[in-house]
Amino acid sequence: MISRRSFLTGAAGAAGLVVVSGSLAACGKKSTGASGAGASGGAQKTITLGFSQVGSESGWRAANTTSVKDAATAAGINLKFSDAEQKQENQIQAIRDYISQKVDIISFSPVVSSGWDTVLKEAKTAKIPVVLTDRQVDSDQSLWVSLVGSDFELEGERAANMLDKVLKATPVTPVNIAVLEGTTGSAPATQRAAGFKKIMDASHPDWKIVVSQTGDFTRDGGKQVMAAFLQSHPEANVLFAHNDDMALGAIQSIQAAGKKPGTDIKIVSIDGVHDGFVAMTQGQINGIVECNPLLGPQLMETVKAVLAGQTVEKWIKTKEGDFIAADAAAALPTRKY
Ligand code: GYE
Repeated sequence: MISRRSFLTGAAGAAGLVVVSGSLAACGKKSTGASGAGASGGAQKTITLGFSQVGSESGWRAANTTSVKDAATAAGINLKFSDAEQKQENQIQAIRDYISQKVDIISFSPVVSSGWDTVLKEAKTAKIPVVLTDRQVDSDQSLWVSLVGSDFELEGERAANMLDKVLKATPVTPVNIAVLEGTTGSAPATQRAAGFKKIMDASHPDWKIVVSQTGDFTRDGGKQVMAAFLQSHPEANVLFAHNDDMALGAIQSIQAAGKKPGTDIKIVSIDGVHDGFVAMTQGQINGIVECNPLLGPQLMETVKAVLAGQTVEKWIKTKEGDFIAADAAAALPTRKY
């Protein structure tokens, strides 16, 4: 898994994305892709990109899928797209299919961080470069060329800082936090939890996580797990949800239990999808840390650069903001997803 500390922040890149310089020699690695797409001399061959998406679990994912598809069309890239329905075995199968179809390049958003070595080695043997997007893997870094995605540990830290801001404006004592975690073993769930805990341990010894469980990043998961939390931990007065969809599901259970979301239970979540913003304007979510899903344009640029044999950065990060409920109404019309 990439450590955030392994990277140095670089200059702002195109399409509102921040390019982060890799500290590893592998950053400058040239693609060994056999297609020759983009090579000089002769007509340019259309690039075929095999993309394995995690699933369709959230509003974030829907926006990410649209961004990838639209950006491929705009870039003239032939996109082969598959949805893994949040199952690693489906992603491995999709990647193997892309290898046997001899696509020029493969990209995927790995549902969980571990267990990719074998299939990534198969891609390497077939000389098909792999660009990760959104989520990270804990495999050997020589098995993939670049990652286009967010810094999840930082998002967890930002969520804790956001909660601090919310509690300064509307204090509760004691601070009893329930956590709805993302998919177990996924990079965003692991790292958002770690970032949040880091700030909590360093600056908020009075905060207590009273219960923490996965809601698998889905609205229904958030609803069901929150209903159980309300029974088992009625003392919870704060909810940290690893994404907006789980927060939105939880809001339904909080209301069904006769409590007021955003008031009786303060809520901080991550993503910044449209419905999350609407809930903020209604005071049901108190603060959101943005995680930008619009990765398509930067992914296509990276794909082209790799196949043209250019040097690409090891981690290309997205630019993101933080939003508190008081700012939500003004920001809502400008939201793109
Ligand atoms: O936060 C969540 C989605 O990997 C960053 O996956 C992504 C996460 C996002 O299901 O809504």
